[in-house]
Amino acid sequence: MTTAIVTGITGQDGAYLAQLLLDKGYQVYGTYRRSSSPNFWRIRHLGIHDHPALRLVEYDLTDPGAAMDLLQRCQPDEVYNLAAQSFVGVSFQQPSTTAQITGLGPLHLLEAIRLVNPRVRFYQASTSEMFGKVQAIPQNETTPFYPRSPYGVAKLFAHWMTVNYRESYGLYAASGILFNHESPLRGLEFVTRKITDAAARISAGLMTCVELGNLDAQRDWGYAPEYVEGMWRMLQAPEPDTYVLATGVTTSVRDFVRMAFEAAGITLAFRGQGQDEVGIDTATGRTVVRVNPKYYRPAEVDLLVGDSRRARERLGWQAHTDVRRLCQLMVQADLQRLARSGDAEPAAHPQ
Ligand code: NDP
Ligand code: GDR
Repeated sequence: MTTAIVTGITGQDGAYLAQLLLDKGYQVYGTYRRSSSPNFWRIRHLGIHDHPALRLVEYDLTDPGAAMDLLQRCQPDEVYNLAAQSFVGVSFQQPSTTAQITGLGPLHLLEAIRLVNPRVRFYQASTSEMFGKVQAIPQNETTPFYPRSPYGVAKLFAHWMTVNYRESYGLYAASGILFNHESPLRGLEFVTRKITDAAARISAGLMTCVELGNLDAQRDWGYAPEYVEGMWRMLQAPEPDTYVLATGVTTSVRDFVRMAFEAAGITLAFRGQGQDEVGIDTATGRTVVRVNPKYYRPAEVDLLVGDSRRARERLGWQAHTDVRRLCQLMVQADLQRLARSGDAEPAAHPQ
């Protein structure tokens, strides 16, 4: 039986990846960090929380000794490092914490692998945010990096450490540069889920208006379960490498809003510009979308669109769910959740 550690099992990708590995017959050690209120709603939602081959292990990425202990206790064949302070907006308010968790955390794991068992295969969750102020369109594995947030800078450090440990010590260390991927399990503070949740609530009469930041930002949005399959494929390749996973299509936040409201039965018209732009329900004339500059970031990533040809050619991976379908399935899930009583998902962060 292959054994894998998945750090960050309480997050979107950790939950989907654990499900995928369990389905493949792995023994999975899923790590979570101590908190006053347990955060297992995603693995419960997927029905894997009590799977006999899943063990939940307490682990904080910032503790170097804990990384050694984790490796020694679990004796893994593969380590998927998905844990991170992953919210770009918060990284501007908590740059040092973000650097400790998202930048240094992966280094502790690489060191632990080097010292405990250099045969362990390691996956680092790198990100299109490393491209930041983009130097080429579309972005692939050879595009120069130019991060635009403390999060992007921290991830870039971890990415280069992963490459460096591969080259210096011969570790099997792969880096997946993943573009945005979303799902009904996406945290409510991220823009897609904030929008689909709001569209569902507004159509159900539970909310009147949603406030957003920069509507012009363009992202390459894919479907998370397909992306965790790509992570697994990266660790099955004969040699470790760096791979971009993306759909190759970019969409503005404004168009995502339009599609989400359409999926909830509301046709929107946008009026005005910049901070004064609003989205109006054409059937009622009510304003249901407003811009609030408090959601603007000090530096923005304007346009991301990925070229995942290397992953397609070498791993046989490609994205299948387009952004419209993604949007529809997220809105449907939010509508269904609202219709059910006793939903266990915690409330959104204020961002
Ligand atoms: P989430 O924010 O949903 O999950 C992050 C996970 O990291 C959570 O389980 C969280 O635990 C855990 N975590 C945070 N801080 C620590 C810490 N100090 N010690 C241990 N665990 C910690 O992220 P996603 O699932 O969306 O993303 C997975 C990874 O992929 C992240 O590294 C992210 O940066 C990266 N990524 C994501 C993309 C996306 O579009 N989703 C795209 C590219 C990269 P808790 O639940 O307690 O907060
Ligand atoms: P991102 O995702 O920063 O791309 O990082 P997010 O959904 O937070 O923002 C996407 C874009 O939407 C704009 N935006 C808003 N964003 C949020 N969160 N809330 C708003 O109200 C809002 N209004 C407009 C943002 O300015 C931005 O341009 C995600 C995370 O999962 C990272 O961990 C991951 O590395 C990258 O995707 C790839």
